[in-house]
Amino acid sequence: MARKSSTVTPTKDALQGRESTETPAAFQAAEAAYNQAEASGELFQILAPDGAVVRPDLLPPAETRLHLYRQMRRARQFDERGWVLYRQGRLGVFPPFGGMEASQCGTAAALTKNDWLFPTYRDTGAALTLGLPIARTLAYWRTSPHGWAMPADLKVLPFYIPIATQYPQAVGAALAEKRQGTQNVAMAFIGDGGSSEGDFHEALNFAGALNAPCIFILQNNGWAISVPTSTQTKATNLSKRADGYGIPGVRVDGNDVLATWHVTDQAVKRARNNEGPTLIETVTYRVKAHTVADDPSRYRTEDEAKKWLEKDPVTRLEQHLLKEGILTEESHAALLKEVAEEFEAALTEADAYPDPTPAEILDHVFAEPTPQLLKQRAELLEEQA
Ligand SMILES: Cc1ncc(C[n+]2csc(CCOP(=O)(O)OP(=O)(O)O)c2C)c(N)n1
Ligand SMILES: [Mg+2]
Repeated sequence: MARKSSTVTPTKDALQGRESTETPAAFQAAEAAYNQAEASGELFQILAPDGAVVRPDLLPPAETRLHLYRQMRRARQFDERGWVLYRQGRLGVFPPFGGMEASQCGTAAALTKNDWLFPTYRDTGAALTLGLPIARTLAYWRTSPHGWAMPADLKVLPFYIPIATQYPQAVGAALAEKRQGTQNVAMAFIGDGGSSEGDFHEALNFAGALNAPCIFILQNNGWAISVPTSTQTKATNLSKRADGYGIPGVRVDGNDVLATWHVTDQAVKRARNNEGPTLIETVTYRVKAHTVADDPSRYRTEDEAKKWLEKDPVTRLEQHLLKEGILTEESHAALLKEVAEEFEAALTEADAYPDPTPAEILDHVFAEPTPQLLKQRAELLEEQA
């Protein structure tokens, strides 16, 4: 997102009464940069924010559009119900991702279950799209061991909290697949903040040099907690960082799921064909707080965040599907009902998981526990008894 730090003049932050170079100018710059990139064609787009088709030649089949819509609705259901459950004390602290569904679901939908997914804490939408069960995901955010072990038929890593560490690891997984002669790929997510870390750059270089079948998704959502992208870097187009590593970089409207799916599908096909890695910058926005425990009104005004609702990825595709007759009012209502029922059934399942025992904190760390872990486990059990 093109936010020039030079245009952000220090302002007195009315909300906090402190000097700030971040708000609200950074907010307006984010909005202006998106609009400018959109107008200039710099952002790859298939659907405009009002649902109009910009690239009719690239519309995927109706079945694919419907699938992407369902995945975004499932993700949004989790996000919205997650807030309520948190307030009820039925879910721990989790990072909401409302407004970023196209960036997560459109990209992950280009994978199969044979591929690897390395999500950050914010990428529940991606993990659910690839098939991580909702009940296990709820368990994860309840800090229950039932959410720590991934199902055997999935190569989805647990949500990474340490920023950027997943990037080099994804390259390793991609290279392992390559050495084994499969056509499987690895996809790793990172935020704009994470892309300021050394691991990001090392991974891109490593992947380019060894032609790893790796897809790097850089979700530029404008903020790293309270730090806007313009404060983290002078770069205004993060996809161009790929040039430095000799790999393709694409900048896509991260709120247009048809666009994110299209570019990722192309990147995945290239990777399977031994044509190497791709960096995809999805330009999007974190409409909600950093986590449910964060108060964004301390660093930005919520009125301005509301402007991003006009670019909402879910209603964008919804308008298109209704207009095209791919969805009718009735079939749409039925889809929403199914999505809600799926979530409630998963919640019932998660509620039925037994409470964790203290010793379980050491489970799932290694396939074969180390002698030290076994000793600690025995001590914990003894203490408990
Ligand atoms: C190595 C490391 N340093 C710092 C943190 C603290 N931290 C948690 S989230 C975050 C911001 C990350 O921003 P971004 O990469 O843009 O992701 P977003 O939260 O916007 O999805 C930071 C600095 C951390 N988790 N790990
Ligand atoms: Mg961010």
